[in-house]
Amino acid sequence: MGVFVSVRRLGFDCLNSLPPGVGRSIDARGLGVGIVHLGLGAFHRAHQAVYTDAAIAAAGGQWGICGVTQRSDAVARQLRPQDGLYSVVSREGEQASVQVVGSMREVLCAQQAPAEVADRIARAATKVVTLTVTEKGYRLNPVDGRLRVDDPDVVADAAGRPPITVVGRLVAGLAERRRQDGGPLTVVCCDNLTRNGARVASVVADFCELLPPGQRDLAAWIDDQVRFPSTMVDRIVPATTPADLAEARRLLGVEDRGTVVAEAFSQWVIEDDFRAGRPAWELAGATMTGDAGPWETVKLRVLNATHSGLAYLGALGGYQFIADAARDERLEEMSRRFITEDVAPALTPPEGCDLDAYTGSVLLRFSNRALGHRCDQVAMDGSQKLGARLLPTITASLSRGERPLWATLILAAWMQCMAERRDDTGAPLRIDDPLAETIATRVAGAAGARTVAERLLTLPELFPPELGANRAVWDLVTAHLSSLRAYGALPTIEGLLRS
Ligand code: CS2
Repeated sequence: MGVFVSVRRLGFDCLNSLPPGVGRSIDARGLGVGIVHLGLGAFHRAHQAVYTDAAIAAAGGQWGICGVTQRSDAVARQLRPQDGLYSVVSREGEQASVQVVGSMREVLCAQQAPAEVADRIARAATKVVTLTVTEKGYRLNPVDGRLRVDDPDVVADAAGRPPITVVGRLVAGLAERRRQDGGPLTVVCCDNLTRNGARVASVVADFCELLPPGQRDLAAWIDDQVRFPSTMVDRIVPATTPADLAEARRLLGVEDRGTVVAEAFSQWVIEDDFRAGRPAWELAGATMTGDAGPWETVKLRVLNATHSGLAYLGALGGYQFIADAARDERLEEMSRRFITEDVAPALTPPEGCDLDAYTGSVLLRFSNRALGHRCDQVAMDGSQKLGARLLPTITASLSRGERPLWATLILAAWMQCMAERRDDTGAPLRIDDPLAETIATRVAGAAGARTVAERLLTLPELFPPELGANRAVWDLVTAHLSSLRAYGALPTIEGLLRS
């Protein structure tokens, strides 16, 4: 006969009985909402929500967050019965610490309540909108970085249905804000895009041009009332697993269905250009700056690009986890060579950033086994990520008259993963990507490495025509692909390291 043990759920009523080691900074009862966040995934909960929690603890203010999920209401079901509370478990080696975050004051599901989302963005009490919707959420044309104005969902949203795209939801909220006279606002993009603030501003402007003629003057209001500072966000946050939930329960003594796990490291660089005030994030460890661009560039090209390299080459080589790939000395050496030979010559690190030290710390962070970060998680959506992470390095190297050996190896490994969908032992690889079908159709029936390279380098959704047509790139990618197919990822790296 089974015995049912009912475990209490995290919530305001059990805050005083949490074990002494559990960190907790604010009493969020009665905290007003000042921020609307679009894209309530694990990353936001382990990053901006934590900074906001600490900023409120340090300096007060009605900066509670209304978190908005795009489609699924799973996070709403996790957090609403817990008074919006959840825990962040930080892991470093054998050490795990846990804190309860109180800044999430309301959770909405945009698909179910589009008018409420617009209303929250419109309310005068809302001063900041933040976004983490991943690269693909912006429906960008990867070649020119503008909104894909022929995307059927974008077109339908602009024509006035309850929006389902992120830009549609954001602009519906801004239109409502103008109608309600909610006043100025700041929109803060927290996704891994180059110049992410300017990027979102241009996506919003492109969307406004698609609106029915009578509504297009919204663009002028936005120009006048809304700021779009750029940011660099950094914290490794894997997807939460059932084992993580069990650990949270052990650490907290109550059940938390919304827990997120992260590394201890966290960084946030924000351009200090806010129209209507902001939390005192600098008191929570964020760096406020006049220009986040150089930080973002270094992070994308060093950290994120190397992460992708470990994900594709590691997955092909049979590694399930990033930490194990990062500890393979061939992959580690490849990562260092990629950064020093291909990436670094084109970088001007921001003041105070020592590239060697940065590289060392990034590789150390990747080797954190306690995180359980899977290669296929980092490998997903490569068609949306590589444009910002890898292609600028390739272009810059070519224009210096060099051969971007390692950067093209990473590109070829992505192609091999997407074309074969199997690792080097023949085991299936499951890598989600919005272009997965397009890629499969394109490479169907392609026999040799050169044909695969040719068909994928001319993929207009990813490669600028001049890069796709570059002879040196074709030759390098073809040579890498042939080797990956003939010998596998790790022997290919060994061969290149020796040559
Ligand atoms: C990763 C990032 O999944 C990925 O593509 O490279 O999510 C990475 O973990 C974060 O940007 C770290 O800040």
